Amino acid sequence: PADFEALDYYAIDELLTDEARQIRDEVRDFMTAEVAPIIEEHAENETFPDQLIPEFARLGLLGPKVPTEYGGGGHDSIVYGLMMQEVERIDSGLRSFCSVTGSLVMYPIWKYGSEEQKQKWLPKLAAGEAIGCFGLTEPYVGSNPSDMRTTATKDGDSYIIDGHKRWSTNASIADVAVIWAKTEDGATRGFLIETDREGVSTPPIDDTLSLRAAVTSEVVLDEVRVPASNILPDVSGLKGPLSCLNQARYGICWGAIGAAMACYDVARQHVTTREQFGRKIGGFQLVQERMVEMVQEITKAQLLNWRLGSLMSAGNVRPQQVSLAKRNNCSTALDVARSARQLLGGNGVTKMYPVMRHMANLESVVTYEGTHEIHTLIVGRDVTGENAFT
Ligand code: TGC
Ligand code: FAD
Repeated sequence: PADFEALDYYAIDELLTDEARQIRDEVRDFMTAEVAPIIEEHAENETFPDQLIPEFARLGLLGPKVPTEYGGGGHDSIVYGLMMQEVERIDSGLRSFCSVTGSLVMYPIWKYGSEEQKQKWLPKLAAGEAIGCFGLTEPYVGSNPSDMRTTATKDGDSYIIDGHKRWSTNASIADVAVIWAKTEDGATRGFLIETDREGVSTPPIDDTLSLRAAVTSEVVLDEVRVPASNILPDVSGLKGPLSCLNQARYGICWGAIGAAMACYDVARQHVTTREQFGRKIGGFQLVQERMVEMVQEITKAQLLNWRLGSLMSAGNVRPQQVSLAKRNNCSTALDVARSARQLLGGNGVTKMYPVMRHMANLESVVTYEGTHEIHTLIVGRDVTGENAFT
C-alpha cells in the first residue's frame, strides 16, 4: 500500500476544509509508513500493537470530538470521520480501538458524567494514559439490550454490580469499563468501573478469526462494589448507551469505506499490471465491470458519509440516518473486499495482500454496533411506522 491512491471519483476533497484535508493526510501518512508494515504480523499473532497508543494520542485519534478543555480534539464530525477512514484503511481493529475510546468511553463521560468524572478520566483517555471499554452486550443479550441481565443494587453509598458482559473491545487492557446495568427500578444506568476493583475479571476471547489485531474480552462482574459517585448522573434509560452507539456507528460508516478504498486500490494496481491471454486483465470487460461496480458503490458511500457528517456537525442528524449509512457502508465494504479478492486470483487468498484480512475484519464490522438486519428494522420502522422487531 506504499503507493496507495485514494479513490475520489467525484472530487469530494473539494468539499473538505484545508484543515480537514491536512489532518486526514497526516493520519494517512502515519498509517501508511508506521502501521501498514507491522499490521499483518500483529493480526497473525493476535497481538494488539499497543506501542501505537501514544502515537494515536499525538495524532488526536482518541476523542477527536471531545472539547479541548478535556484533552480532546474539539473537531467536527467530518474530521472525526476522515480519521476513522484512514485508520480502518489499514485495519478495522485499530479503528475499533479508536471508536471505543472516543465514542463509547469518552463520549458518555463527557455527555453524561459529573465534572469530577470528566476531570478524572477524559485527559488521561485522550492522552492514551488510560484505556477504556464499553459493556452493553451480554452472553444472552446482543441485538436486544433492553433485555440485559446485569444488575446494580444500591447499598448505602455504593452500588453492587453483578453480571456478565461479552464482546467488550479493549476490556483485557482497560483501566475503566463503562458498564450498563439495570437498577432496582428497572432503569438502565451507566457505571464507571475501574477494572482493578475486587470482583472484576476480563478474560480475553482469543478464538476469533476477525479483528485479530484488536483485543476483545468478556467482563465478569461478581458483586463488584462501586461508590455511588461512579454512576453517570445525567442519563437514565436505553437512550444512554444507544446515543453512544450513534457516535460510534457514524465513525464505522467512514471506517468501513476506508477498508473498501484499500481493497479497491489493491485491485486497481493488480488489474493494470497482471497479464493473461496476452493482455492486461484490466482490459477484459468482465474485470472492468467489477472495477466500475466498486468505484460506483464506494463513491456513493463517500457522498453519504460527507452528507451525514455535515448533518452531524450541524447537530441535525437523526439516529435512523446513521443506521441507513451503517447498513449501506458495511455491506458495500464487504462486497468490495470480496470482489477485490476475486480479481487477485489465487494470490488473493494469501497474506501477500491485505484483502482477506479486511474481509474477515468486516465480518465483525457488519455485525457489531447493530447488525445489518437490526439497521434494516430501525429504518423500516422509521419509514413505515411499524415495529418489526418483535
Ligand atoms: P427503543 O424503544 O427504540 O428506544 C429506547 C429509548 O432509546 C432511544 N433511542 C435512541 N437514542 C439515541 N440514539 C439512538 N440510536 C436511539 N435509539 C433509540 C429512544 O428514543 C427511547 O428513548 P425514550 O426516552 O423514549 O425512552 O428501544 P428498543 O428496545 O425498541 O431497541 C431498539 C433497537 C433494537 C434498535 C436497539 O436496541 C439497538 O440498536 N440494538 C442493537 C444493539 C447494538 O447495536 N449493540 C452494540 C453494542 S456496542 C458494540 O457493538 C461496540 S463494537 C466496538 C467498536 O465500535 O469498534
Ligand atoms: P444476536 O443478537 O443473537 O443476533 C444473531 C442473528 O439474529 C443476527 O444475524 C441478527 O441480525 C439476527 N436477529 C436478531 N434479532 C433479529 C430480529 N428482530 N429480526 C431479524 N433478525 C434478527 N458489544 C459491546 O457491548 N461492546 C463492545 O465493545 C463490543 N465489541 C465487539 C467486538 C466484536 C469483534 C464483536 C464481534 C462484537 C462486539 N460487540 C460489542 C457485540 C456486538 O454489538 C453484538 O455481537 C451485536 O450487537 C449482535 O449481537 P449478538 O452477537 O448477540 O447476535
